[in-house]
Amino acid sequence: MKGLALAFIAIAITAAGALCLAGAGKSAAQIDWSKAEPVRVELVNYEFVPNELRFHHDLPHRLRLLNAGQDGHDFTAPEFFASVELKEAAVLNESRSSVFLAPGQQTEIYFIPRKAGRFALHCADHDWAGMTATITVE
Ligand SMILES: [Cu+2]
Repeated sequence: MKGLALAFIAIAITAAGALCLAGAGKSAAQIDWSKAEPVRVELVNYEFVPNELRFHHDLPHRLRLLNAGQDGHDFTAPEFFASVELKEAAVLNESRSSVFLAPGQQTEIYFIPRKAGRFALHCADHDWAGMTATITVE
């Protein structure tokens, strides 16, 4: 019985590993970004809409950010950005932790999440007002 359970666990781990490897091992230049999953987030006064983002491990995404508020807002998620592979790092600030949008401005970030887990997202100017959100990579 114990042997059977161990065998099952081994198969499950192998299957999960194969899924994770499907998008791995390709450099940014080899990735087909045209197949990126589109995700749209609006920044308003003072929240992210939606405020729970979900991305998929090792799959390309196109994150479109739009500042629909009257103030400048930023999308700050240092741990998240440190864990992804970016198509173009230049869309972020110098410390690769954040992107700032003036009112009415929009931008697109192409990336592949390389680490599963939960990450904090906030607007550095308005987190005191509750402008926070979570990112889940599954
Ligand atoms: Cu803000």
